[in-house]
Amino acid sequence: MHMTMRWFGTGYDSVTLAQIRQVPGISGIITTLYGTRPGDVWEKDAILAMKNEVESAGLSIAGIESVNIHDSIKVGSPERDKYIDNYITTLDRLGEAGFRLVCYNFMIIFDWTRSDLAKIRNDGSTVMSYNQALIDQIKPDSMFDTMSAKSNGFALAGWEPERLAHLKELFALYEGITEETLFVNLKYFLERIMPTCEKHGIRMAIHPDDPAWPVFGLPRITKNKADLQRVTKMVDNPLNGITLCTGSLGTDPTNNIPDIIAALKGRIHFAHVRNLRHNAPGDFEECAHLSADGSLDICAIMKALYDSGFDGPIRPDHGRAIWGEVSMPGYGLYDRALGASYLSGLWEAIAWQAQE
Ligand code: CS2
Ligand code: MN
Repeated sequence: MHMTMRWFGTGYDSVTLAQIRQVPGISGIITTLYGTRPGDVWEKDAILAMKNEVESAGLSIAGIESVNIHDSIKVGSPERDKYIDNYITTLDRLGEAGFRLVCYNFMIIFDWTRSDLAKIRNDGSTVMSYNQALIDQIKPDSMFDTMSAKSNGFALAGWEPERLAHLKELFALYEGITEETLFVNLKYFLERIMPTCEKHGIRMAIHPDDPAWPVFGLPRITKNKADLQRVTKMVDNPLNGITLCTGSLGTDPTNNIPDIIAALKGRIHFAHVRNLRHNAPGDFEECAHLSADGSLDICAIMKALYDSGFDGPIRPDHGRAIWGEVSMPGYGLYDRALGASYLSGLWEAIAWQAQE
């Protein structure tokens, strides 16, 4: 594995590349071309400028998170072929620039969802949290306001304001869409892009649903082991893989993450490892990465990744806001740096033990 951190780009992030470079063990960053919209063809020059900026800071880009999917592809409408062609052109350009990992998701309308972006914990830190009872009281139209209210002025990844300004149309577009249709449309998309992935050796890594159940009645198809196995088997190419996001899969306490890792062996191309704390069914909050702070056994998860022969990038995921840092919620430097060091320490100990 190699330890990485996500970086949102100059102007989008409170954290600098120079700071990330000083976090022990970090050699790579995960980023994307912010400012592009789902369906856009990425400009060659912009891809190279992004690469150069990171490399001049002494780091490398370990993967792209995300190249987002246009709604027509998820819904399967006639213009999807044009947008899949655009996606293929973007993949081709990323491949030519040397990139070998692309994360994406197939969540509809809303990406990751939270009811509070700054819940205060006993120690004074703040975390993002989710309470189904609160979400049930929110109308989908006001979800964006809820999400942006405590975003510290940062654009939230996956919550593009221009797209969410058309919520009513989006809901109409997805009217009648079922899990089955989503699987069929995802298969169609993957089959069309695989030749380009093969040409460059690009590993596709679908990110699971967060939370791992339908929100606002919208179907979700990457919630658990069965879903992820179906996705990898329906297009049985090793380049069609997943992002193992423990914080997303872990929202459902019945998801046994070490078991999911063993079942998806060889198809996990990217890992987001973080903890969360279950308060009650449908009610959870984020926390420090340490096992003792939450409900997930992070050591067992790292061990399962090690035992599966995982060789891709890992990144810490959402952290707490601590020590007065003001950042995009979940993406401050301090708690993610603590998380990265903790995860690297676990890996070192697991590898050492394995050689004994
Ligand atoms: C999530 C998502 O992993 C995360 O941090 O917040 O925004 C994730 O980046 C996307 O769903 C991946 O496409
Ligand atoms: Mn994640």
